[in-house]
Amino acid sequence: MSSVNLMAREVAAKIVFYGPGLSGKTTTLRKVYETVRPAHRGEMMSIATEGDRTLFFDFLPVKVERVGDCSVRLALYTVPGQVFYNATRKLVLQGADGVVFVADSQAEAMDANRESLANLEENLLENGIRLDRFPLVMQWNKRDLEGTLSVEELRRELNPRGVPDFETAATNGRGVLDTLKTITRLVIKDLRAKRIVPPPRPSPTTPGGAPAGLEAQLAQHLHQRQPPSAPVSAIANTATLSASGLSPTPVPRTLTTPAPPRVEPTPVTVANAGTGVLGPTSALAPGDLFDHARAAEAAFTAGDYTTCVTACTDAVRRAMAFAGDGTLAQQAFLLHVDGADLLRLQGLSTQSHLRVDDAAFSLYVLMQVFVRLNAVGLPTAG
Ligand SMILES: Nc1nc2c(ncn2[C@@H]2O[C@H](COP(=O)(O)OP(=O)(O)OP(=O)(O)O)[C@@H](O)[C@H]2O)c(=O)[nH]1
Ligand SMILES: [Mg+2]
Repeated sequence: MSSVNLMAREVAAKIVFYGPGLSGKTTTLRKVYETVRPAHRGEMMSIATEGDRTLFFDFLPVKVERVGDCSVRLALYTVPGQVFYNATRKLVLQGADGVVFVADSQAEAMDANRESLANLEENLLENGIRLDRFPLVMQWNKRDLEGTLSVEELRRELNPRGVPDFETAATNGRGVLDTLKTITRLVIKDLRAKRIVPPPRPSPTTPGGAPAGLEAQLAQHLHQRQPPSAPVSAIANTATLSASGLSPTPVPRTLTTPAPPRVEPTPVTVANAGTGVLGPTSALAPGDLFDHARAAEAAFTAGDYTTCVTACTDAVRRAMAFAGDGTLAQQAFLLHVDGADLLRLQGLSTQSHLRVDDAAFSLYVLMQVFVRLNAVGLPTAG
């Protein structure tokens, strides 16, 4: 869900990577995490099974300094592609401003691609959104493999509308940033058309503040770690990112739980995060709520889902108070936080037997609230 801080001319937008299981959504987000400079991204959070299948979502906040005369904060999410996680997909899709559809280019994945695209259309429609009018970019992934379908075949089957599409290999990063640049541009254009984002102020250096400035801004803030892919879309942009050296590869934090994910109780471990390292939720927390967020993450990691949900519920309540003394509904309205999510969280906090996906949901809501607080410029930790 987009929000705009008019004073700071700052836009917050949510972009969701959608697609069938194993198409490469998580790998794509990891590659974005690795290639964006640390100063311009937060921590990546993955809630996954031990087999690395997304259980709930991956989340990565990215900041693009300026698009025209606006700053842009992106909240990037992936959904779990496995068919039986549709409730989670619907949840993560709520409030999305744009979607990158990550298709698997292998012939044997075509049925799953088609099914997932139909599922996206259906889930958007439930929120009153028509896919054919929604910012969308197609990512033809796994182009590094032998014997993949041709781009023409993929387009015929999956992209009759002719939205921008890119050949990618998420494992080596080819095409990933071009895809991100293009969806960001489409989202900003869409938000401008809906008059959610103010029209650009005329400026002497960028006449009309044209959105083309986005490429320059992204070029300024992203590393180029791989050759830019050749965009395959007719309207894909042609800007190339400036090369700027390699940085040590960072390791995203992953909260993992042994498969199968819904068997209880399941001890959860934090992979790749040493003690004392900030977790993704606490990294976003306002100073006053840092300890709450840490407690929620620690409880999740320890498999104590009840404590996790309690800590999240408490932290969410306190975080909402940043929006003033009104009712929870008024605070939610002001912060653009989804009221249905808050109600569901409240419902969970009264239950005694909670599961890993309940705890993951509560962390998700807490993160959403922190993202909104960051977007409106309220004080954050460190
Ligand atoms: N060769 C190749 N393998 C890839 C590429 N992208 C992802 N993979 C591999 O495909 C497998 C699944 O990738 P994920 O990123 O976990 O897939 P996902 O779409 O997040 O899957 P779910 O979480 O189940 O929805 C992993 O083994 C990746 O290494 C690619 O571009 N090329
Ligand atoms: Mg995944």
